[in-house]
Amino acid sequence: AETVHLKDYAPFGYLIDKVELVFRLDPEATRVTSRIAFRPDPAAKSRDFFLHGEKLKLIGARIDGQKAAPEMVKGGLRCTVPDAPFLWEAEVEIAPAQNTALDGLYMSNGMYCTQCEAEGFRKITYYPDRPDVMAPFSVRIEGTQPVLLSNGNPGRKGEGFAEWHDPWKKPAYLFALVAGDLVCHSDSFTTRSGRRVALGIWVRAGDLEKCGFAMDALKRAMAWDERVYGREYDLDVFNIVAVDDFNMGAMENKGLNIFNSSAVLASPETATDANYERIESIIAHEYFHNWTGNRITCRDWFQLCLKEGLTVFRDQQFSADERSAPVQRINDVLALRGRQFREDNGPLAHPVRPESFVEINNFYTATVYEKGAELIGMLRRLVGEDGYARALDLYFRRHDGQACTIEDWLKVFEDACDRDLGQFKLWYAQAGTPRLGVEEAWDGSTFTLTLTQKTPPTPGQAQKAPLVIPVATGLLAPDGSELVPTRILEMTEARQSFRFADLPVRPVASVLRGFSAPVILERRADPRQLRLLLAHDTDPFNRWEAGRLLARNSLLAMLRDGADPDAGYFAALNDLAGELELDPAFRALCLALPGQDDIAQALHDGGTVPDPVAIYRARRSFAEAMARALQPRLAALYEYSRPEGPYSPDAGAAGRRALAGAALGLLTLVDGGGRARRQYAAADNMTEQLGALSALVSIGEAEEELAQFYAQWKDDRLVLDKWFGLQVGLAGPETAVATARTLSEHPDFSWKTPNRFRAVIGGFAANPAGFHDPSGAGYGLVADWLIRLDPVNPQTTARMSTAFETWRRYDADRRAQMREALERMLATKGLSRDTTEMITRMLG
Ligand code: B3K
Ligand code: ZN
Repeated sequence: AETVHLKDYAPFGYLIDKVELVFRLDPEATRVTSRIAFRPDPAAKSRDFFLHGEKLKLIGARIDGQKAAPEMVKGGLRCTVPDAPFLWEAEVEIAPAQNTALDGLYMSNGMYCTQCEAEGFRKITYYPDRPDVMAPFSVRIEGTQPVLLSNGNPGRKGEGFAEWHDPWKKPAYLFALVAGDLVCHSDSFTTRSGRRVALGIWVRAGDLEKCGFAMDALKRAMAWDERVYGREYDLDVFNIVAVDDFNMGAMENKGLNIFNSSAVLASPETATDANYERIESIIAHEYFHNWTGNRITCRDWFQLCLKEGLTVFRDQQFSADERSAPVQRINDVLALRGRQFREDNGPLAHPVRPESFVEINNFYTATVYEKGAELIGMLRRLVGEDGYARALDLYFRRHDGQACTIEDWLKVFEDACDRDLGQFKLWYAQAGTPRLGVEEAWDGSTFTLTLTQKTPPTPGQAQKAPLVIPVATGLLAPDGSELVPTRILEMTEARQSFRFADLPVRPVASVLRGFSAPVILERRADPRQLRLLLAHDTDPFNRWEAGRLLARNSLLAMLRDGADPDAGYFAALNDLAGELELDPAFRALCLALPGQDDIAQALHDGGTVPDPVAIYRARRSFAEAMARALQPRLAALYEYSRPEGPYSPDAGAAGRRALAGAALGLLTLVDGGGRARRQYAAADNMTEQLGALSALVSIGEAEEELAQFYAQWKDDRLVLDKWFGLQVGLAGPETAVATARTLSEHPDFSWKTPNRFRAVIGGFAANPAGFHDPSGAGYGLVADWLIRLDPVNPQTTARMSTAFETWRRYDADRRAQMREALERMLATKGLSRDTTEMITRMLG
């Protein structure tokens, strides 16, 4: 397979004035005719008329009405064309019912739908399928389905057809079409300039009652984008369609977002608080793309972070405003560390703006998305809120309607804030997580912090240069009062000292407040200082972080030296958990333990080979000790935190349930499961039903409840995913492999549906104690399933193959077994380009 390089970018030689498409739908033989008005681009050098096309049957092509004789080449066609404006017409045939890869036009439960990002449009018709080619589209759909949708505003409609016109020029990856027997949850939104927008969420008949929350989230997102970014919606309609078979969360097609049904549908009985939160954030994310992605798009796929990093940053800001900002920040950092740090410190590490790829779908990664968002956060911290607002206004003014690069993005900051971002740009080019070292000195009145930075080598990048790192820092007095409020230490060199003069006492430093940069802080932590920060830090992130460090250090000491759990930490946590004026959601986060994979990474970073089974056991005995040490407190929290009255998914009620749920999870480890069993029986909402069930599964006492749950929910595919996921995800080392095997033979394991596959196989691969079973059976099971799924759905296979990305961390036996599993997959005849690229890089 060929590698594409950023440095080889060249513009297409032609501009498109308009695109007209006609679809005559048929599961096995859909006909697509295209009429495309091309004209040579005076600004471009190339006159190579190459159109992408894959898996298309060309029926015929004409240029200006004359039969054309294109040359069929790999990945598309070439044709001789006039050196003047001309009309290209083509007719192709495709078979959506055969499209199991869910890329291009495909079918899900009898409904037609599309996914074109990144390169799916070329499976629909011949086209310059690249984001820098933008055009207005008109679409006519002919089909017997009652609902026929495409991008833009509705046009004529009649028996068996519908027409749509999108006035905004767009790249082909934003094209969408839906046809099916759908019902609509409708509403409307009036923009601040008075445009009335018809909103619709289209679902299968049985799901109509589960659209209200998504609709509410959409309207809040629309209002927020007007208020905070001055961005108004720009069409007469905004439609969202839910589909069951989808490779990811959702897609921002212009005016017609297509969503995984798991990211739209919710009711109190079927969705957890976490589900509601995810729906709100994905709805907002896709909506925000209308400006950051659609109106201003990417010049090429190397610039993916231009739209994704920025849009993630915006959806995080939205959630922080709608809910609790500190809780949002902690959750964002947990996700970043769990997925992006893992990626950045392994064989798949790549820059936020990669320089080459084989399959672009493999680069929709935590690095591009979540680290990409962190870079925006750092920029904002460096130029300040006002500078950020000025830069964004300039970005929208200067680049509306264009396909842009990271250079364009940084230039608006340079121009709006009068600042050189040459060094900052390194963040986009340099992979790997910087390690930030901290040394302290005290001379009786001046406190000196000396910071060092070092980024370890990553594949293809042995040498790293120093980055600009904003290190938000404050100082506390030994009594816990704040001596020096937060200031940004701007680090630009490998080693740098910052002085705080005229202090009355030696302070305790609170470094990297709010997690002001995506780095690993390497600081020898004195437990007394950490306990002080846990009790008093004015920065909620660092308050939580202090507790997390105490827990992690105690776990590491248990694993390395057989130490006992840290009783001092439990005492401090007990106090914090009882601070009634503290947000319950925040306290719930403080009661959570570091994950098994975090501990493995921390051991590995410190030069110890992690043993996943030992980690599972240490973590369990730590949790039991914690439950015993905090028992009265936890019992009270469990008793009094739960919100009264009917279920509401708002942040306040969800936070109270989270705190009660955290208490229940711990108490169940030491109370025999009585509380959980009672909660399970009484629960009237999924958060509490699933929380109780999880607690019981964790102690291996859930047989009856699991059977009851299955009987209750076997016809609800989204809830059944939870039933599968929970069992494979929570099983202990003795039973995990067998559980996964049994469930993968269950009649409801419809493995071609990505959600179900992710629940079972993905859920198991994310259970370290099962996946890393010393026998190697866990690796074998996952590899077997990936080999089976690959020819059906390469994107989902390639993504899930990252279960193996940490293989070099482990002992010789496990390493050999994982390498063997990877090599076995790689040796599979006909393995997709997607999975081949991922495994090759992992073995690298
Ligand atoms: N832009 C899409 C992701 C497309 C993934 C293609 N493999 C969803 C999002 O980020 O909003
Ligand atoms: Zn996105």
